[in-house]
Amino acid sequence: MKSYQGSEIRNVAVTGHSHCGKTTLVAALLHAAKMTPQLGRVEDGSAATAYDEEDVSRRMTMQNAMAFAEWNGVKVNFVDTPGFHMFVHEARSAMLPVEATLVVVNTPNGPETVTGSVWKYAEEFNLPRVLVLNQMDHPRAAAAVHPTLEALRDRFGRSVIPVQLPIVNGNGFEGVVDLVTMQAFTYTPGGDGAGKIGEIPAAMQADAKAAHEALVELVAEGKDELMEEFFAEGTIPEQHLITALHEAIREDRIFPVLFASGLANVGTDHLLDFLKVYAPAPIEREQVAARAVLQAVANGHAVEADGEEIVMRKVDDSEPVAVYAFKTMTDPFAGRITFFKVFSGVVRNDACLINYARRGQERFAHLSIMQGRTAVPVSELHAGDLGAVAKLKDTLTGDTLGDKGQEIFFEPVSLPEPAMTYAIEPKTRADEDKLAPAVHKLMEEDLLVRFFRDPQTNEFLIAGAGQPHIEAIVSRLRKRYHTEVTLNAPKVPYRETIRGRGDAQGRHKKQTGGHGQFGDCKIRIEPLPRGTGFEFVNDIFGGAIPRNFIPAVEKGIQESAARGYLAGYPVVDFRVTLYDGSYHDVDSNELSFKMAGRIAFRKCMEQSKPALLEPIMRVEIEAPDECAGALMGDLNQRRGRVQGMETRGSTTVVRAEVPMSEMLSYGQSLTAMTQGRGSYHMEMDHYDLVPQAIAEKIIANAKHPQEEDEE
Ligand SMILES: Nc1nc2c(ncn2[C@@H]2O[C@H](COP(=O)(O)OP(=O)(O)O)[C@@H](O)[C@H]2O)c(=O)[nH]1
Ligand SMILES: [Mg+2]
Repeated sequence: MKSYQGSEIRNVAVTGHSHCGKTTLVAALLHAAKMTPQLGRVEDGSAATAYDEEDVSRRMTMQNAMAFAEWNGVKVNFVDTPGFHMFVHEARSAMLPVEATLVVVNTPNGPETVTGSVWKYAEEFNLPRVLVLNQMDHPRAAAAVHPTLEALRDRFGRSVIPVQLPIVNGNGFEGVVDLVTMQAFTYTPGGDGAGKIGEIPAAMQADAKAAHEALVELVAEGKDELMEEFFAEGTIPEQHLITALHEAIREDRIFPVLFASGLANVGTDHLLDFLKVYAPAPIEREQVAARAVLQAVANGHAVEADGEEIVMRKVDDSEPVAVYAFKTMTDPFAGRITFFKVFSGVVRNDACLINYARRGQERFAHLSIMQGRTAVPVSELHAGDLGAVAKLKDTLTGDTLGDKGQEIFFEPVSLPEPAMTYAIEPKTRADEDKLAPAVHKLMEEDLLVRFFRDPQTNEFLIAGAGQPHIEAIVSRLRKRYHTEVTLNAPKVPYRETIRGRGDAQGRHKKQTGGHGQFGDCKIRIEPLPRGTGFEFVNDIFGGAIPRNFIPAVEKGIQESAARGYLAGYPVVDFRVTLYDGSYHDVDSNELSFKMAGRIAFRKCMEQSKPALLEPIMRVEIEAPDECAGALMGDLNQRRGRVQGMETRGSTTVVRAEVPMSEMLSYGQSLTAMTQGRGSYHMEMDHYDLVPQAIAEKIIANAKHPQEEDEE
């Protein structure tokens, strides 16, 4: 396989609402570039980027997948992303290693919820966006082109502009007119994706001319020399237009619109051409920002970290090697495979790189690039390229690796908090033993999964983005790790806090022959703002408690807080000030001060108006207009607070904040209220106090936390 330089690479994330046809489009692009002998289909699992068995059986992409097309001297790397709102954080993670994103739109449907989400993410990463109006073969597509374009401009502004016109005639969607070169490309639907160049059909000439002029005008806007040329000549020479359009796309001044059908493989070779000419090469980014830890140097040896600074690294082969791991995938045969971006330097097969954060050396044996699930070996990867390597020892998603002594850290993409927590129960003793190691393997490739025990009931809990996500995890546990579990009712991760102050003494004294135990402390407790967690202030003067016992007091308090006071949920958002105490020369030890801390804490809780907190979700619901009334009434019943409402065509979008406990089975209710035409998405937002009456019920139902205090 040819070795590609940074100037010959294009990295593109393929994003959009679920079922707009991303995976099919990638399959078509690969077939058009002759990378695959047949046109892959999602239905039978033959699409290159739909290989995960859960993805295939659930008919949706849940994780990012890679593929590449070698096309007229460039290599286009694709990251196919999920479009289901629950997994859209994956699409966001895909934006870090690429220089452009295809925003794929189902033409008959127009822009949908996730179209807006990925647009927002791309904006956040300053990423050029190329819009593809897809599924143009659909019988309703031709009539929908105009309204869909209008809707896109409505949402994303007038910089959204066609660079093609679709050719639709009696046979349906047959090709596109390129508005830069003013040529037509026509295809055989269901064919190999190779377009025949020809003249613009006579009936389209006038439209094409007008659209060409609109494009030229927008490209020239703000560029004086182009404007002058445009007014003097009435047009811009093709080469100038190409250069200017490339720049405008790179700088997010223009969002070009193209037309395609992945399923019929129409327009695809021209889309590859477009990416070659107009998508920025990674080296055009020039520099990338990273954090560097400043090392304080003592006697020539680096000692403790001493602050941080932001450094700029050139995307260039001559720089030190720096690679960023953006994805971990577990293959049943090859084991752990790490996807990475080469931000600088050249990575050669068998290179040894340092994982800076984990301080280990990793060997990049069998350097490769992924074509779906297949690893294609390569001998080297240049600055800007995307690659994969199997069997790294310790490297996980988000790590930076590189040459020795050149430590920098690329900032990982932040992830949302899990939206749903379920109790799971291993079926047998053997399953129980296998469970934790298996879940931890899954967590390597899926950073949204959390696994822990309920402090109150000791049950295993698993948290994720929502029901389908958790179900996919359970299915993976069974198929991949032969671990059987039962999924129980979802759980609400309540917390406890205080609303007032407290001040108490905790004294632990025991005399049982021989050595006694003695610990004594006085603490004050006060509430902190939501989300602060726990703070401990040591305010002891004059050695009332010896210094070495103070951490024991703190530990006793923390352990007791983790067990909860009202209903067994962790106590959060409070500050403890330890201000006095006493000790005994012989009988005092750590355990005694831990006990004293617990006792004082529980006494303080009594005084400080303890209260329950519940997670509040940010919910977005989409449903046909006529359901809006029912939807609002229902949200009211669920203690929801409506934050906003808007109409998009005949769809109403409602945004609300609703307690998680009221949303556990919302899917079924929404289906019933809308006859299956509604959809919703929710994310964890913040914690808030549970209303008194409800809190009382929760507390009454809780197994009472164990009393462990003694005096
Ligand atoms: N008519 C038509 N259907 C398509 C097209 N692309 C995809 N589909 C169908 O839409 C469904 C979802 O496609 P898929 O590629 O998995 O969408 P993704 O969720 O965006 O990856 C599948 O049933 C495809 O066969 C297209 O260009 N035209
Ligand atoms: Mg897909």
